[in-house]
Amino acid sequence: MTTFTHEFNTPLFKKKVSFPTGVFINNEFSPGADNTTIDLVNPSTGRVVAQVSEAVAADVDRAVTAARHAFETAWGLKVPGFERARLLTKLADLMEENIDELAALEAFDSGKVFLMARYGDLVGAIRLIRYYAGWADKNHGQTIETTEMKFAYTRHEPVGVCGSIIPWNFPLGAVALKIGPALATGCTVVLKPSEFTPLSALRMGQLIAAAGFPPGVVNIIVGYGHIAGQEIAAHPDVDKVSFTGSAVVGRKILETSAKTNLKKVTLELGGKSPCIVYDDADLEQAVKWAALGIFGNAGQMCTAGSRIFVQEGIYDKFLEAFTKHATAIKLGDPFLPDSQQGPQISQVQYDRIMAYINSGKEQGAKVHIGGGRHGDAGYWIQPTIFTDVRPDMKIVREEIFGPVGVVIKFKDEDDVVQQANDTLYGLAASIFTKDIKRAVETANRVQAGTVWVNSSQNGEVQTPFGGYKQSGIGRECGEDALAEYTNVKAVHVNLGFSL
Ligand code: TXE
Repeated sequence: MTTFTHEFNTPLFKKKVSFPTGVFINNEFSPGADNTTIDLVNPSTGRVVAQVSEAVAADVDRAVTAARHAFETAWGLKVPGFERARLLTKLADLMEENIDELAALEAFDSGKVFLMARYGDLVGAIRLIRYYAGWADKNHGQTIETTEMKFAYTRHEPVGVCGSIIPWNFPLGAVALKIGPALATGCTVVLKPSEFTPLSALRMGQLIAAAGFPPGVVNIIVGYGHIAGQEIAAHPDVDKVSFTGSAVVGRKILETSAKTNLKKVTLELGGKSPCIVYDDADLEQAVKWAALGIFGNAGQMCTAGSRIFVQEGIYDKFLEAFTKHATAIKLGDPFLPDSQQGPQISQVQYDRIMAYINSGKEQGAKVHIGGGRHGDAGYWIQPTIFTDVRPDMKIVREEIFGPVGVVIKFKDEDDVVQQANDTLYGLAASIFTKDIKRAVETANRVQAGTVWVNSSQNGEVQTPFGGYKQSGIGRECGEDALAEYTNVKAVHVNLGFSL
C-alpha cells in the first residue's frame, strides 16, 4: 500500500511525518481495488513528491456499503446526539494536538502559505467541528398546535449516506465543512478529496479512527472526478451529495442525480464577487481587505473579490495605494515566515489563468501590474490587476480563480449595484464605506449569499454560507446547514377523532 513519508525541516515546522495513503474504509487503509495510484505534485516545484491509492468504482461501492451499514447499526438514530457531540469534540481535540502537522501537509500539498494554513484554515476547521459538536444534541423538532383532537410533532432525521466531493483550494477546511454537519445530524459519509490535495484528508482518517468513531461512519477515498466522483454521484445507495467545485461539474452532479435516485444535492460553486469601495471609505483598510480579497490563497477562493469597483472621487488614490500594496506582496516558499503568496495548484490551473490574462490583453484591457509568471519552476503567477476594462470582457465576466483582479470606476450607488449584479454568480460581496445607511442599503441590493461590510473573506462558522444564482444550491455553516443533512418528518397523533 502507498504511504506518505516526509521529513519536514523548515524554519516553521520540523518533524518526520509518515502515514498510509490507501483508501480509508471502515477505519482501515487498504490498496484500491485496481491497485492503481495517483501522483501528487508539489506546486511550488512541479515535481512529483508522493503517491496515493486511486479509488475506482468498486472502492466507491465498498465505501458506500460500509457507510450504509454504519448508518443502520452504529450511527444515525442509534447513537444519541450527546455521544455524537463527544466524538466530534474528541476529533477537534486531536486536530488541535496535530495542528502544525496538518497545516504542514496542507501547505506541502496545495502550495498555500503555511502560516495562513495554520492560523486561518486549521483554526477555522477546528472551530467548525466544535461548533457542530455543539449542535449534535440540539437539532430537535417542534410540537405543532393543530386541534384538540390531534397531537403533531416533527423530527429531524438524518438523510443517511452522504457523498462529499471537495476541491483543492481549502482541502481541510472543506473536509470540516462537509463532515461537521453530516456527523452532527447522524449521517455517515463517503468523502472524496481532490486528487490534487488528499494528504490532510487521509491524515484526518487516522484521527477519526483514533477519536473512536465507529468503522464506516467516515470513509475517505481519493480518486479522479470523472471516475470516483461520478460514481458517488450516480450510486443508488447514496442519499445526498454535497459538492464544492466548478459549475460545470455541479451541473453534471445534478444531472446524474436526476437520472439515478434523485439524491439530494447541495452545490457550492464559483463566483465573480464585487468589492465596492465608496468615496468615504477608510482608504488604507479598503486597500488591505481588497488585496486580501483577490490575492489571498493566490486568488483561489470561490468568494474572491475579483471585480473591484471604486467610486470616481477616490479612484486615483485607491489605485495608487492598491498598486503599492499589491506589488509588495512577497511570493515565496510557503514554508518561509515572510511568504505571503504561494503557487497556483496545478499546471492546468496555471494555464487557465494565463489564458485569461492573455484574453484580457487581446480584448484591449490594460495590464496595470503583473500579468506574467513568477520564477521558472512550479506554477507561480504574479499578482495582476487590469484596468480599462469593459463589461463584456471575459476577465470581467468569468471566474479566473487566480491572483487576477479588475479595477472598475463607478459613479454612484445605482451605477455600482447595477454593475455588481451584472453577473451569473452571486456568492459574496464586500462594501467599504463609513456611512452605515449606505452600507446596509447596498448590502440589501447586492445579489449575494454573503456580504461583508468593511472587510472581506472573514467568514464565520456560525453564519450561513452559499450562493445566489449560479453560485450554488443550499447553505453550509451555521444552523442552516443542519437542514441540508436532515429530513423533517411530521408525525400526526390522533387523540380521539373518530370516523
Ligand atoms: O474543479 P472540479 P477544477 C472552479 C474554479 C476553477 C474551476 C476548475 O473556477 O478554475 O472550478 O477547477 C471532482 N463528477 N472551482 O477542475 O473539476 C474533482 O475530483 C463528480 C471553484 O479543479 O469541479 C474534485 O474533487 N466529481 C471551487 C472536485 O470535483 C467530479 C473550487 C472539484 O473539481 C467530476 C475548485 C465529476 N464528473 C474549483 N469531475 C470553489 N467553489 O471553491 C471532477 N470532480
